[in-house]
Amino acid sequence: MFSRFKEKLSGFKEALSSKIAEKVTQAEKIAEKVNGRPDELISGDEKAVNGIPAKAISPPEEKSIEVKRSSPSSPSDSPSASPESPLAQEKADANNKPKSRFSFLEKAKSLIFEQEVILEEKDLEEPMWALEMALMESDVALPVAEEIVRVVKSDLVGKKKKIGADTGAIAEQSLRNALISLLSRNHLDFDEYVKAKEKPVKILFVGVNGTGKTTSIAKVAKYLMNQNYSVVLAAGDTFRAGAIEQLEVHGNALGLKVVKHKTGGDPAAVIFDAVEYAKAHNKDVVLADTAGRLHTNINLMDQMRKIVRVTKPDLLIFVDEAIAGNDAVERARLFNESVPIGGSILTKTDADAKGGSAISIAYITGKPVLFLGVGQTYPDLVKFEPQWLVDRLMGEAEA
Ligand SMILES: Nc1nc2c(ncn2[C@@H]2O[C@H](COP(=O)(O)OP(=O)(O)OP(=O)(O)O)[C@@H](O)[C@H]2O)c(=O)[nH]1
Ligand SMILES: [Mg+2]
Repeated sequence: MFSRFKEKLSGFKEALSSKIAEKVTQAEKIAEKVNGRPDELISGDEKAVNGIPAKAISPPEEKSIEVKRSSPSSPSDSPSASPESPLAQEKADANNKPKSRFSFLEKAKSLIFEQEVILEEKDLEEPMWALEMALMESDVALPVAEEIVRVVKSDLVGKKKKIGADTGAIAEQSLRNALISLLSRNHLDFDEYVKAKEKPVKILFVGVNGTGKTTSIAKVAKYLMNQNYSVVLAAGDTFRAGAIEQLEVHGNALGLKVVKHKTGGDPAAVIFDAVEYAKAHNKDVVLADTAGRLHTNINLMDQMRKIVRVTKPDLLIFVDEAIAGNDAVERARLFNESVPIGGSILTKTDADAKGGSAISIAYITGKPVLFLGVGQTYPDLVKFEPQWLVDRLMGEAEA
């Protein structure tokens, strides 16, 4: 899952890491100049984890501040500074140095004090370009890629960042935060929604052909049944031969009533009947299938608007496949313009290497992603949580 996304991201991490390394080298030179001591004379012990000399970057007015020798993420085997240690001696020496030196000293300190780095806008040009390219190549829609770059940049510019043992971690953490905040916008808790809504809750599924509408209906039915809701299925795809039978197979497997008419019948009438059935039998949720339709087919889009107008669903769910990348996002945008959707389900995420559509779709439509399809069986449905997705995009959890 998302293997290409992880691969593409390495360019950004490398670009930022090498910029940090460059800054550290610069800072070392400044610190070296100030102290007037060549690097070779500094013992290995005095060097901090990333090769930053721990010496002489603490001004007199900050006597209480100690140069950190280790962090949880860095090798912590170097001994901490005791009052008699060379490091403590260095600090004392530095504190006794004349004031004129402190302008240089302050500069060095601002860059690497306590193994922190401050990145300036110009340092980020290359890494941000690498990030934007990585996102675009992962099929993240342009406005979404630009927004992510903007957020990551504002997180990095002018702020102290702990270097730690892994310089790539700064890049990763910043991107992780940006993605979580982007994906958390417009979040809707499907469970809370169904719970709060007057019954029967009418949910209509729309989208282009073959994206997984019917399969997702069966998965959502199972998901709701696991929460003790009673469910009715409406065979609203009266267009494609075999579509009614396909839904019936799922209905039989799950033990659910399927309300159907003949192929060629009026979808709105089928859905209307299913809602009447649900009311008469105290069922909680009606899940209505519809025929796949291309957003470019004016007649079929008109028909969808009519179905929505007549059946007045509580929730209109757009279904598309994650593997379609930018196409899925563009289709979601056009469906949403035609009939405002309540949210999306992205299917076939299990087969998606890029992750771009999962990142982009909620931002572009302004409507939440409700579920991700992660396989072909009923339990292969994951309720959308930003953290879950980001863990998989960033490689910290497997599917
Ligand atoms: N790997 C994978 N396959 C899926 C997923 N969801 C659906 N599929 C498969 O996608 C194919 C099409 O699924 P359908 O549910 O028939 O799609 P549809 O949108 O109803 O298709 P039409 O009714 O023809 O428009 C089937 O083979 C499903 O098993 C998923 O999350 N992962
Ligand atoms: Mg179908």
